[in-house]
Amino acid sequence: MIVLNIWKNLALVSLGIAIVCLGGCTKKPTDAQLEVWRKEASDRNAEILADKAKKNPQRQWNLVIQGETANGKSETLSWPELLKLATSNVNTIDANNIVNPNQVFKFQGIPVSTLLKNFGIPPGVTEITFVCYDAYQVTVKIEDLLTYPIILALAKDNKPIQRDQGGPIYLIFPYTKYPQIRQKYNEGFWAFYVTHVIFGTEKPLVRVGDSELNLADLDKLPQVTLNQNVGYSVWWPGSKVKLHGVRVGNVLSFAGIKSQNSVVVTGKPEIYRRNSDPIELTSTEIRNCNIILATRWGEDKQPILAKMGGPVTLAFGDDCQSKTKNQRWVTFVEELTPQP
Ligand SMILES: Nc1nc2c(c(=O)[nH]1)N[C@H]1C(S)=C(S)[C@@H](COP(=O)(O)O)O[C@H]1N2
Ligand SMILES: [Mo]
Repeated sequence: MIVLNIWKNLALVSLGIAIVCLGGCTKKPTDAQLEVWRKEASDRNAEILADKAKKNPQRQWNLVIQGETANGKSETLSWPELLKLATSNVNTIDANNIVNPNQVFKFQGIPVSTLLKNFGIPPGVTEITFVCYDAYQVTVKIEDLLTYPIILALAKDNKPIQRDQGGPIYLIFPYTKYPQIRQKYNEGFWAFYVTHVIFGTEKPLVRVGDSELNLADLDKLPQVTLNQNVGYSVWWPGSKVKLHGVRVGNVLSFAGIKSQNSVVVTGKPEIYRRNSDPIELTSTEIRNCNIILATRWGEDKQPILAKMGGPVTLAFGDDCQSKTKNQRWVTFVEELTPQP
């Protein structure tokens, strides 16, 4: 059985540390405490997903293709379109089947190589990032996607894949036929409920109210640099990194939005944290601390790649007081919505 858990690689550990250290201590939580928190977060996540599943029946599920494709446009494949593409079979063990690790299943799905062919890979693009409903993400090398039948599975033993088995779209790797790929892509790469396939990295583009701001627009605003531990832990080092961007407050005034509004920040994934509440910033915190839309990082101001949750990441400075601020970092930021 698969235990759903969005937290393990994200904010749970930092939340745990924050709770234990409220009194100013430096003690780290014990493994037992972490395990309890992990379990709680995992149960909560399973509940949220079950609830969402009721509201979102499988045939409504789409797959969005974005980023550096041949035409650079965002395309949405509907469930019937996906079914038509799902012509490949891969017989393999399921890396997440801990009950019966040697059991071979017939997965039917869409070879990722078919998507690469259909949407086109411009020169220089080397990676594909898969984003999931729960903000989980994995990045796979195009070279490997062209070499091995790595598929977005829609069926397992001729049945739709249940939500608690990673469905409706489950990224699977042909472990049985090509055991060597296990070294490169462990069970953590078997992504559940995939919603987006991103070619390379998108161009920054943020909707703010009725406006759309691109990188050139954002670059006109006063530039801020934070030195921070990134609040989510895909790819980034565990140490502090420089994040460069612009304050949310300045982005809002640039778009003509009044400063007394609070703002909801949305990114690609449907749910980011243990509850499915949107990430909302109050006007006070927007004014009083450094909450930025980061578009570059490091000494040499590199773009934030898709494998790092870019091109636009919502980041919080040390001056932001909220003890839960690490839970509020947003990957793949797409929109700031002022609240009435
Ligand atoms: N969408 C999604 N897919 C995911 C994960 C996740 O949290 N969300 N966890 C990954 C990891 S790290 C592992 S080991 C396996 C099993 O995760 P689980 O132990 O949380 O079930 O699924 C992988 N796929
Ligand atoms: Mo994992």
